[in-house]
Formats: sequence, structure tokens, C-alpha cells
Amino acid sequence: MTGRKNLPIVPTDEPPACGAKLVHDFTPALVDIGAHQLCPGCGEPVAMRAVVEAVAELGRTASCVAVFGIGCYTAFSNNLDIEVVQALHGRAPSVATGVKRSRPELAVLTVQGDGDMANEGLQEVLHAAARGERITCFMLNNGVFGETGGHMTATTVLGQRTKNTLEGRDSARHGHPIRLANLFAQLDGAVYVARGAVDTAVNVHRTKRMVLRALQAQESGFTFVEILTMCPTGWFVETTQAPGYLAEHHAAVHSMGVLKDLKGGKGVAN
Ligand SMILES: Cc1ncc(C[n+]2csc(CCOP(=O)(O)OP(=O)(O)O)c2C)c(N)n1
Ligand code: SF4
Ligand SMILES: [Mg+2]
Repeated sequence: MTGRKNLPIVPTDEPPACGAKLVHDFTPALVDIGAHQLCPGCGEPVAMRAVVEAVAELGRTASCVAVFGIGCYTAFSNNLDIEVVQALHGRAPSVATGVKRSRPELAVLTVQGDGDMANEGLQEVLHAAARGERITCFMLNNGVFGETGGHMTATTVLGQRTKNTLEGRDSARHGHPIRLANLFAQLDGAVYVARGAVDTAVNVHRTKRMVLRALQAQESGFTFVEILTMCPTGWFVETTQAPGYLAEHHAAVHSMGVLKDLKGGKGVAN
């Protein structure tokens, strides 16, 4: 028998074969239940999920410290079941350096945005990478200062409309975007550098493998994963159009893949 729109009608005169799934069943072990305030269609929760799932899979739940920058993603610092230190703008890699040097047995990671890392604290992360600090830095790259209204950052692609580049980013007036992962890949202290994205299920899967590999390689030196995330609000596009916008505009400039893997780890996506 079929119902409206040809969907099968589920008989209700006997108990279902298995119980209904609850929110808890879909939630990674390290995420505390609770609604976050991020916009519908935002890519940052997906990226954060990949990070916490990787921490759990590596068995580092009780031996991990995350240092957060400031941006929309900072909302997660309160509902993750791992230790979190809040840094000032752009300073997370320096704070993480201190944590790792004083507690070398811990897995230490940073979560920053493109505004926080590439604009407000580029020198911090650049020197941490060059020094080969044994930390893993994640940059959620949406090409805007999302939390403060969608202004241009150092990673904004040419032609992109932002709050202060309404006609689109113009190289003559606003300069060129910085490809951060490409920059780090040139530094001798960096042992693993990759760029992923969360616009499709396949890319989420690849990104998760990059995150795993970066955390695994941390004891060999500086590791970095840039994750392209959707920001429909800051991009002035419909929520449903944001993954396509990411693929067409952002990923065309900030190409995905593993840029450096000195240890040649097994099972790493590229
Ligand atoms: C020293 C300082 N400068 C600026 C701000 C304002 N501010 C807060 S969040 C933010 C945007 C951060 O952008 P990004 O790191 O890209 O994160 P997103 O919101 O896009 O996820 C800015 C500029 C601040 N809080 N402190
Ligand atoms: S402004 Fe952008 S980055 Fe911030 S929560 Fe909304 S969609 Fe996400
Ligand atoms: Mg941003």
C-alpha cells in the first residue's frame, strides 16, 4: 500500500522491529546535548564534529586540550566534553605551545577561524609552524569574519561579496587572498598539512581522515588542517546554495588535498 507521494505506510498494529533513534544516538560521544546558536546551514558544526569524533576514535578524550580562538565556532567551547582553554584573538597557537611544552603527554589542538588565524594572529601560527611545535591547528575557513557580520578576511576569494566589499573583492583595492595551507607546507617545522571541506558527504569523510592523520602525526612536529566551511549568512546566499557556492568559489582558489605528509601515514585521504 502507498500513501501520499508514494511513501510506504508503516503498519502500526504491532511494535516496530527496532526502537526509534533519539538525538543522543546521532550525537558524537564528546558533544554535550544542547542547541547551539549557529545559523542553519553553517559548516562549522560539521567541522567540529569531525574533530571531536577523531579525538574520541584516537582514545584521547581524557588526554586532550583544545585551545579556542574567537569566532562563531567559539560557541562550541561550552558543549564539548574535552578540556578547553580560551585564547585571545589569534593567540591560540602560542597558548597551545605553552600547554604542550608543559604537558607533552597531551594531544593539543587549536580551533580558529580564518579571521582569527589569518588576519588577527598570522604571526603566532606562522612561528609556531616554523618552530615545529608539536601541536595540531585547525582553521575553519569561511572567507569572512562571520561572527561580526561577514567582513572580508585574508582568505576571501577575488570577486567575493562581503560586508565591506559589496562589489566583490578586487585585487587592486583589497589585495589577493592568502592560501594558508600552501604557506605552511613550505615551512620545515610542518610535518603534515592538508585542506579539506564540509560541503559534501564525501568531503566530510576525507576531512575526517585528514583530522585523524594530523592528530596522529602531532608528535613529529607541527600539523595543520584547513577546513573550508559554509557561511550562508556572511556570503549573502541562500542556505541551500552555500555548499555549491563553496565548491564553485572557495575550493577553486583554496584547493583541497594533502599538501604535505612527511611521514607518509597510512590511510590518509588526498
Ligand atoms: C581584539 C579583537 N578584535 C576584534 C574582535 C571582534 N571579533 C569577534 S569574533 C570576530 C570574527 C572572527 O572571525 P573568524 O575567526 O573568521 O570566525 P567566524 O566567525 O568566521 O567563524 C571578530 C572580528 C574582538 N572580539 N577582539
Ligand atoms: S555567521 Fe556564518 S560562520 Fe557564523 S554561525 Fe552564521 S553561518 Fe556560521
Ligand atoms: Mg571566518
